[in-house]
Amino acid sequence: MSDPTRRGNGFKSVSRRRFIAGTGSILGAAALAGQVGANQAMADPAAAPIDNGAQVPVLVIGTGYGGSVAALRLAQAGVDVHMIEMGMAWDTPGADGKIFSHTTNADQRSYWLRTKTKQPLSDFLGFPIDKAIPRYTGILDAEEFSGITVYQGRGVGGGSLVNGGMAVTPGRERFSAVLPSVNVDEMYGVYYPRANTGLGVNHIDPAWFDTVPCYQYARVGRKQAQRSGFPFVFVPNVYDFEYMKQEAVGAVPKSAVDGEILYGNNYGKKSLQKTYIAQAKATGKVSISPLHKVTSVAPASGGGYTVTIEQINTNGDTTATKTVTAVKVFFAAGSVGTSKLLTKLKATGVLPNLNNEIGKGWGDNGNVMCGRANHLWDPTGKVQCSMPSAGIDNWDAGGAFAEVAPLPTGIETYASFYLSITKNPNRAQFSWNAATGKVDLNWQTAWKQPSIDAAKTIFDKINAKEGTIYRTDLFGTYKIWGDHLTYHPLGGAVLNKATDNYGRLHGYTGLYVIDGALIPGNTSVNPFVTITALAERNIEKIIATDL
Ligand code: FAE
Repeated sequence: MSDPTRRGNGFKSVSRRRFIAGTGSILGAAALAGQVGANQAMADPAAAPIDNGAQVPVLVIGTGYGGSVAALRLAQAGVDVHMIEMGMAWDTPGADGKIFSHTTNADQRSYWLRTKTKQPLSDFLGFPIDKAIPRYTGILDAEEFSGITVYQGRGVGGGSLVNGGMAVTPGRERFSAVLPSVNVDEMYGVYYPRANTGLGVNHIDPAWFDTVPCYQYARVGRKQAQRSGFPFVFVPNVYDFEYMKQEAVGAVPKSAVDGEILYGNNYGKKSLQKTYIAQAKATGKVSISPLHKVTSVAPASGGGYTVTIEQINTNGDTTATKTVTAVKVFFAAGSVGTSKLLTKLKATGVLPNLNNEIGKGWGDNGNVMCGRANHLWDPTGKVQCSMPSAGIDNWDAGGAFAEVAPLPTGIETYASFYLSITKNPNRAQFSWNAATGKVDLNWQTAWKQPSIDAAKTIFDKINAKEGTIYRTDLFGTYKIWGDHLTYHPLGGAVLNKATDNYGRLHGYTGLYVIDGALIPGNTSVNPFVTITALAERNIEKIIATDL
């Protein structure tokens, strides 16, 4: 019987060799990125699901930024690593020949175990736009808590599969407010540069930006921001801008220029699969189990930890339960995944010595969305590049950094759309709910008010200057603010509180947190570069002292 964990999206049985032969463009993008050669991609010795009863030196829970950094650096230090990932491998095309579903034509590949899409922009012109889809282990999870929906990537590569690729290093002067116990000189001298290199961060050519039709929406955003006196900044990205240039002239298959975002980019984006994970696999010391979900980590009688793992099928049903022993375990399941696991394990007495900081300090990075209605003489363009490349920086004056985001609908909307990252002091806590057997998060929608206030310092002024108004048709009927969601969950196992200053969990030798759960709720900009840089810093110390 074939092994379901080796399947991609299950649409079509295409051998890996045939897939590679038929999609040179994908490998072309990887080669352009200069990260991994075709031979390494073809070998893929890492695609071996873990066996029941296996004993491993290091087990990493999750394959996002933190997990990928840990796996690569440990492997380079000579340690065998096994990564457990609840989502799919995303390495096999579907019936349409593409690995990922298109943004405007979401199919079963789009959402994690839902029968209806849950789009961040739920409405257009006042009409709901969500639609029925088959239940499937799709790529984007819209995880609902009582006061907030948290969007997360599911699959090998975690959030890097679905995100906008904006690779922002926070201003050095802001860093101490983000992570007060971390040495600023070390971060900016060593670990941010290392993270940027590892991620393949690159910069847009400003001259090209100035002329290309697909960034008209961003140029309108710049013109209006500058007319109101706001600093407008270009933002680096992990999307290959050279590939994007070729897309724009029709020389290569289109992804960003075709509006692909949220459900994966078929070409051009240097997700972790093409950077850290590709390098980790190339060491021959890292293996990965997709469609495997960790449910428990308990001290083992002979030392180390017993990890319970549920293997699932693409319907989300458990097909096997495996028990594995690991000497060391890295929690890298993302802020929500790591926090949920640790909160449950402490509350149910499996890891009772974890301290009382577990589950605390969770924030939404102050995310809030809004749209503005432009005049008819200010079109934002029918074709919009899905990778944001610029932002309005009003952090110091108003507590908001607004990315000028695309609205890639394929039609002219005359709308400017923004995702603001704001200074929101509210922090929530995860707690175990014995009655439901689930972990709750006590965030309240009303706690977004400081974020709305901060965003208004930018957009009220722009609207007044331009004589324009907010769009009220994107998040419901007559609703201006997208205040029900976040793309940037952070915290829940905060550095130097739930863990020591390098991510070692208090109470248990050999248990580590190495993902966004370490960051106390806000980074002042988009978070994945900071998550990566902090992971680089912590793993270096752990390799030097704990192995
Ligand atoms: P993450 O990347 O979420 O990886 C965690 C992994 O663990 C996932 O693959 C999970 O499926 C897996 N997992 C969870 N629980 C388990 C379990 N029990 N067993 C096994 N596996 C498990 O964590 N950030 C930016 O900096 N720039 C952007 O432009 C940007 N755009 C975004 C757009 C969207 C739509 C979204 C959703 C996010 C965006 N982000 C962006 C946020 C960014 O992707 C996120 O901060 C990082 O991915 C978090 O990295 P972690 O390593 O913490």
